[in-house]
Amino acid sequence: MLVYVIGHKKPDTDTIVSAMAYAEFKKRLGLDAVAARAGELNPETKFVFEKFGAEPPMLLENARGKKLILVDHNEASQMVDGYDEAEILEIIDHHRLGGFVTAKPIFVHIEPIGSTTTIIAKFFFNREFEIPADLAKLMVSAILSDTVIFRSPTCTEEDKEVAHRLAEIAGLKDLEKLGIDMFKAKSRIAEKTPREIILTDFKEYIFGGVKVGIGQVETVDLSEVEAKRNEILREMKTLASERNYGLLIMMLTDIINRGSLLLYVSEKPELFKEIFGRVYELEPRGENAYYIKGLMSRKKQVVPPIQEYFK
Ligand SMILES: [Mn+2]
Repeated sequence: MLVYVIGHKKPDTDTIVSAMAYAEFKKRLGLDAVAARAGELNPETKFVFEKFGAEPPMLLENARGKKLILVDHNEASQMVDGYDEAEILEIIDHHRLGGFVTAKPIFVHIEPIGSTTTIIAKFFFNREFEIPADLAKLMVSAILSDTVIFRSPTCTEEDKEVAHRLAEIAGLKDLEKLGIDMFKAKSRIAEKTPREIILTDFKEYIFGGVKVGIGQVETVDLSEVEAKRNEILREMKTLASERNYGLLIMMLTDIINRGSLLLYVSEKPELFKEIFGRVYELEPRGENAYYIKGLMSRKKQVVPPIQEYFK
């Protein structure tokens, strides 16, 4: 029976490409696998697929009754609709374990590494399976995306090595330029409504019964998005009451200068300061905003202090 390899909702480049790469890998092992996606491509992923003339995976809106392999996520809140009536066979990921419970034992492979695509590339290398150049181009892009052009604290030496090995297969030379072009395509701040800016790269968590939402915009020029901060903050307040977020954070990340302006809305006004003030040096930047130097990663630098606080 056909197995769907699928990443998280609100897909990013790593989630889309790792699904394609892992489906390809499983096919080589004789499994009837197909890559799928749980949502529309974001502008960065669109840019990558257009640039390299590649076809994105099929859209799977509901996974009811299907067999699934999950890549690049393991939290129920990020899974494709119908996951609870699907059979999940495997999880390949690089995120924290998010408390997902299964009925049967499954195959799980998680590494603390910069991108899921890096893990899957290693599977190919270990088996000495050839990676087609067209796929390698996408895989390089996915690693550049998730590691913020090798600048994210989540980026490891292995991510760099694997990306360069893939770049050689793909015939790609200037990875820095490819990365910057991708991030420019991704942010496209001017064309977006505040709600789109918040929700394009957005994740939801529950910590100690508190619903937390964290959005992120990675930009090569912070001034463009900073000019819209008041509109964004207003929209965050609306969104927080609509969806009952106890804490809603928007990370405006400057990938060139390595730092983030964090906007927040919370039930308790002092909550943000209580959580992050003990871990980071907070530079106040007006209403409900702090700049944190060196802060780039939602997963590694924003989620852990929140989790620690609510423990
Ligand atoms: Mn990823």
